[in-house]
Amino acid sequence: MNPLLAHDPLRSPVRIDADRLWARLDDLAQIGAVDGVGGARGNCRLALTDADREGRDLVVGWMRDLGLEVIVDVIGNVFATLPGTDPTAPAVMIGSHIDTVRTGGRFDGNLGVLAGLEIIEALIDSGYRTEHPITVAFFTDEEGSRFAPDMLGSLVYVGGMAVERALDICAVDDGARLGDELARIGYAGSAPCPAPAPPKCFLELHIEQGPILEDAGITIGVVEGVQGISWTEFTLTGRSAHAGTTPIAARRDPLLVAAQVVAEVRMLCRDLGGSQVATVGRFEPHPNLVNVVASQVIFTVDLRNTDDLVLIEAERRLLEFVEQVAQAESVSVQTRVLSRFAPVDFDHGLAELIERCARSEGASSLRLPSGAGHDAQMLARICPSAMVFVPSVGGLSHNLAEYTDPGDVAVGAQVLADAVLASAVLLSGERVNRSTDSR
Ligand code: HGY
Ligand code: MN
Ligand code: MN
Repeated sequence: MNPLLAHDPLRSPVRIDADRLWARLDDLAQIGAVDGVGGARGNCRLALTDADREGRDLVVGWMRDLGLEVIVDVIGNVFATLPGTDPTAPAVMIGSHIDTVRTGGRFDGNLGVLAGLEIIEALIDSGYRTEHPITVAFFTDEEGSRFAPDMLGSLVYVGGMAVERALDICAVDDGARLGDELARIGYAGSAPCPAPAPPKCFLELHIEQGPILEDAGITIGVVEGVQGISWTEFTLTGRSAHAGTTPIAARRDPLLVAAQVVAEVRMLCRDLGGSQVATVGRFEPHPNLVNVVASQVIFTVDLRNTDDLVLIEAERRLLEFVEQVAQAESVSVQTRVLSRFAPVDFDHGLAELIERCARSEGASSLRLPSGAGHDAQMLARICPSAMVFVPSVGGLSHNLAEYTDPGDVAVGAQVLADAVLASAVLLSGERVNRSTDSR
């Protein structure tokens, strides 16, 4: 037994500096800051925009200040590594994302990346070493709201999508090509995808983004997996016409069809029950004018379920309904699948490790599935992966008012640290006095 850990199997002697972590979260939150109602202050750093570049530059600066080796891969994923004592050992990787949705918060993704940086800095400060290298990473375009699908950078990293195909994806807002935007912001790296060698394991700290932990009064979520995700873009085409002169019977109004679909997806959730959720998030009528019957509507439907068979049934019912109501209005339908990921199970051993680390830190914990998608679900394709959740106040996320209590951030980051350092094998040897000039 490693004497360092003897007093408690997993409570690490390396302690994170919660104030330093909180200060970094605050510094990063100043980039792409957006003020909301009631004093809420969130973030808009859509993937590969100038705000995303600024956020990337700040975090890469912190990585370099710690003397870490930083590499950028061909899809813009960034990795910073603290060597271990065994140069042949695979790295323990900590990661998440720093891009946000348009009405994002300061914790979604950012917490997982900055907690990883904090763990590395605390390890350096402690003078202890680990056998395995420790890598902290942020992945490109996790949100997928500007360039679909979501988790794009980690999907390419694990070989789930060819690099060439990913680079040709066009943005939904301005049509920009992903590869051109990556070059424009200076993050078109050279490290190859898929990853040449998988990490030993992957651990991600993230806010829950829902109400489960808060409602249960629990601090740590031990995430057992991620539910299935299905994103479809619908383009309905009718015929624009004069609002005043066109008889109702003569209309081919795609907006009427789209409105019926919006109502129907809520009914679908009621009928299917369980974890079924559905969202029409993007809705773009054209020409969107008061006195013109719409010619076209483009909208998206986001369906999710922990059970893939039920998700497939939900997709079937949705498509059947859209065809039916479109035909009744003589409106044509085009569909485009933007994202489709089956539910993912995380590594049971890592989940148990997280549970034990929470216990060793005196924190309550609860096992639960993730309602949101995360980079960990992609890393799970190439190495044992798991996640730690901390509560979201009011269960709110993808909202400028997103918030997590500092105390929960601190406990979550320390539980992550304990799990990472146990996985990387903290060595009991003499404390290494690292010269400060390496930082
Ligand atoms: O959509 C999601 O679940 C994640 O925020 N990308
Ligand atoms: Mn996220
Ligand atoms: Mn998100």
